[in-house]
Amino acid sequence: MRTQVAIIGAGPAGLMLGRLLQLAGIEAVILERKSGEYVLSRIRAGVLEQGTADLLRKVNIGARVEAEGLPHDGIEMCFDGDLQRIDFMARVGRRVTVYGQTEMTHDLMEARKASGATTIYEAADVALHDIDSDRPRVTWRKDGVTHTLECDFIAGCDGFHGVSRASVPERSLTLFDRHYPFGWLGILVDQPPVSEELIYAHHERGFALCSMRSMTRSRYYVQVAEGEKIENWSDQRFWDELRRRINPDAAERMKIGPSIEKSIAPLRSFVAEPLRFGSLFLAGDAAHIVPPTGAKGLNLAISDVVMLGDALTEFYGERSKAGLDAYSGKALLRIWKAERFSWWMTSLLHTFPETGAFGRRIQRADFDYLCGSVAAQTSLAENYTGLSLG
Ligand code: FAS
Ligand code: PHB
Repeated sequence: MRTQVAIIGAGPAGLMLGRLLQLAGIEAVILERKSGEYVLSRIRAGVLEQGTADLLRKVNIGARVEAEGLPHDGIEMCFDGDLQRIDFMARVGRRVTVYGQTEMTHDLMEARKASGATTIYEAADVALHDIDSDRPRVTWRKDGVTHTLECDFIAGCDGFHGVSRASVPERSLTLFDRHYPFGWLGILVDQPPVSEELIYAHHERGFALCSMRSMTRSRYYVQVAEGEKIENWSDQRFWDELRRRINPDAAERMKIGPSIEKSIAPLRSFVAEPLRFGSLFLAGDAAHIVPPTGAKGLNLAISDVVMLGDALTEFYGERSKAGLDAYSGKALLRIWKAERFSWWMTSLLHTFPETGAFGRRIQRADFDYLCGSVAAQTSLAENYTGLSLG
């Protein structure tokens, strides 16, 4: 089998890259370890930057996000019960769209299926070969047969635990890692959201987030200690803890109900440099991880593949390698700005017992500065709605 670009992973990064290449007339095959149903079963991100929502429309799969996405012009920041709205439209003239990653992945999958492009699901033991040459290959096993795909380039879009970054010799990579001593316990519930906009809350008992998937389905999170077990958290314990941490009137009006999904995600900041090794390019969670506090993970994966898609389009269109040579440096510039913002939001909103009373005063001062400064609110709005790609 031969193609121009082999894409490893059918998450948002791999599927969006496939779409971008297809619209540019470039052939790509996607290899995915899991089934399509499994990929869609993962409950993850919920907020699209303005650029991501615009891109869905640009690549002609914006119908559902238009019809079902919820445009949000701001968020509420809450600190020990005090509220401060950040007005994105007033500060930067941009908004975000609340639209589940699952829905976006579904739209991308459907478009790819309709186009007849090749996606191989349940591809076991995917392995990358000769990635430091201009004739790389990918092998995998399926139905007891080992298959080979020859290609010009490989896009590693296979997430943090994928095979792509692991295929790069350790001496060729520099890894940057920040560990947080807590995780997020999240639930999905078929009840109306407690507020029209998201509420990010800091409380001495820990962080909480009130989000949503639609006007009838809500997504809530509380900070939990590292290593916490999901079986220690009944729904009732979750609701009681969540309502302690947010502003009283929201706690009062919150509609609770049985969780339809409940999971704990660890938090970390991680970047691998560089993002290119020979004919292999890393994008999305394969290259970086951000704590979800800034709603950047999914959006960063998309901005990576927009840059990589442009570089590949330039190569096949003009036989120029300039974009490919510049990809890693250009993507890392935006990645580190998103890492910074996600780290800052996490540092402001979570409890860090090891920083003591002084640390909590600094967090309160950070919040008070935000409340009193248009410049600080503009900075948050600019980062949250998405920095430019240039
Ligand atoms: P993905 O991990 O989504 O996709 C990688 C794909 O590659 C997967 O389908 C995987 O099965 C496949 N794969 C892996 N190894 C392979 C192999 N060897 N061969 C073939 N295929 C392979 N971001 C937010 O913005 N907000 C959130 O609230 C949020 N919550 C999250 C919760 C959890 C539990 C996790 C893990 C992440 C969360 N994220 C969140 C981040 C998340 O949305 C990612 O940023 C986003 O999925 C990145 O997309 P991809 O880079 O495509 O990686
Ligand atoms: C979500 O709705 O899942 C969500 C929203 C905003 C975040 C993280 C998660 O920062």
